[in-house]
Amino acid sequence: MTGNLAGLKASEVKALERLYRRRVAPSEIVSPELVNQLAVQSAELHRQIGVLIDRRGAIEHVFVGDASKLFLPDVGRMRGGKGRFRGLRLVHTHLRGEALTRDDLTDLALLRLDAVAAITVDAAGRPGKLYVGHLVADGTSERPWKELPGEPATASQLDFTELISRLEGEFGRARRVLATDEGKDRVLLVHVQIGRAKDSEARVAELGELCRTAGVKVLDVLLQRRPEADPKFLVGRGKLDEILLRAMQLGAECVIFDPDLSPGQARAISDATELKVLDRTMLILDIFAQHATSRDGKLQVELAQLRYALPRLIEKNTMMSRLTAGPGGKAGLGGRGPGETKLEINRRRARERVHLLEKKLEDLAGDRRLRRHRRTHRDVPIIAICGYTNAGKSTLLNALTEGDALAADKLFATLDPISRRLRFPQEREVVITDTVGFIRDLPEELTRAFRATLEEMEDADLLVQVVDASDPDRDQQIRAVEGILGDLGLSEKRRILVWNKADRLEAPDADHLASHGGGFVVSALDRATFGPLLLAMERALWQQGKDAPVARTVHA
Ligand SMILES: Nc1nc2c(ncn2[C@@H]2O[C@H](COP(=O)(O)OP(=O)(O)OP(=O)(O)O)[C@@H](O)[C@H]2O)c(=O)[nH]1
Ligand SMILES: [Mg+2]
Repeated sequence: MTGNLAGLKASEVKALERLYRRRVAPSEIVSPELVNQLAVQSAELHRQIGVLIDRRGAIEHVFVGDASKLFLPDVGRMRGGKGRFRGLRLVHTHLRGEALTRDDLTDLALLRLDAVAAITVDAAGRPGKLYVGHLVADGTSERPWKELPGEPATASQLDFTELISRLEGEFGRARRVLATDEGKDRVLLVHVQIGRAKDSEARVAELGELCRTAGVKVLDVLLQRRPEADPKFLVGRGKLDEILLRAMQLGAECVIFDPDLSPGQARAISDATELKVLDRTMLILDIFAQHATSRDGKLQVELAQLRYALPRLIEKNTMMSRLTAGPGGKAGLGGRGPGETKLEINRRRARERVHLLEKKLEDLAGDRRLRRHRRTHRDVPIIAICGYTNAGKSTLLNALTEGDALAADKLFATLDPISRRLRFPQEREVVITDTVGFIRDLPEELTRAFRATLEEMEDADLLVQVVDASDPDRDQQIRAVEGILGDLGLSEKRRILVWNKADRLEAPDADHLASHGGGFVVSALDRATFGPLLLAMERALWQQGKDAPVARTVHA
């Protein structure tokens, strides 16, 4: 027995418990006897009453609500995913003559019930109509359910066995179609625009690019605008239901949220759904994990992932056991035996691993300091290339040094700093280093973990900041990079701004940048455009004069 039992007399609770003794034939969605009993008791209590019936016709659960709503608190309303039926139908009373409500249908979908049925009941306890809704397998329809026309409640013609076998067949076929979809993760993106944030469009586009880089398939993007983030779920409750419905309908296994979820939000959402719940930082971490090649890089990514995941580790599937716990529903409730222990073990292991990784990285950092020390002593100036991810840093490094560092149309293609020599006339030589790309809201875990990598920039005599001039979002990207340079204490470093990908610009735009942008316009694909940039680098390093072309802050 679940629901709001407050205010019920012991005799009334007893009477409700008698409902557990009823059985219905598997072929009828509900028997006339059960309809009558539900109607009478519902009218007496002036509350909605609901029962969950399994496929053999046994009553598994009795719920009580108030006059307008049924509470399914322990069942949890949010369960997307998997695409299989729960094997239970919900039959309940409506005291105000209403047909199925949006909440009823949402429960149907998210709990993956066989069907949901509402029986209208008048004040005298007489049953009126029976309204039935069931899921549909068609992923293209507006809603994942269908409502059948109302029937007299005690004389339903519906053959329930036939309905279920038809639905199982349809869903089975739909699942097989889904299964043939490439081996990619199928995800929904959710972006929440908070307050007056103006960069939503760019963020969503960037999120899409991150997904493409990570190799996941985006099925749909859902947006919500809110004055502030919902503390519990980031989005509102209604929106969360919508997200889960959509996930269920499209067969998504994973939802990715932007902005990031707090540990509490991540836990609350994961707790309530069978979907994989990620946020933008986890997605970026996943890309980093895929792209890391050096020992250092791999350890750094693992450390960042563990640190991010630790407060988010949760115990899965408690809700599920509540729903299937049977009469009394006690087994799942508060039943934290082995689950909790296992969670604690996982947490402890993760913490131990974090310490170990920190130690290893510290050792490696020592080696690196030594190497850098030697290098600075050799008196070769160092140029570090920095900039937003995908700006063309590696391509420029390659073109400048005729090297073959990996450049790719991917975000975070470069994770490990790569250094090359570049020769100027008069035997002048520099070491030029490519660095990991920046991104707005660089997750703190990453800044911390990649501090060592970013330290390369500290030793540099000159920073070359590469901008993808053809990106409509370039001003925001410049600001993000400057913000991160500031956080790293590098704002004061000499810096040359490079407007890259000029080949993609309209001529007037390129001319405007060249004369007003305070930097150098190049195409990394065309070495003929490098002249002025090379000259400026040489001057900045060997002529440390006042006219050295250090970047000004540019907000075009
Ligand atoms: N059209 C054009 N494409 C360019 C230019 N420079 C780079 N690209 C392309 O932009 C994409 C990204 O280049 P990368 O050099 O990998 O960029 P990056 O800044 O090193 O990126 P991360 O290492 O991922 O941060 C690649 O597909 C390049 O071919 C350019 O001047 N013009
Ligand atoms: Mg790169």
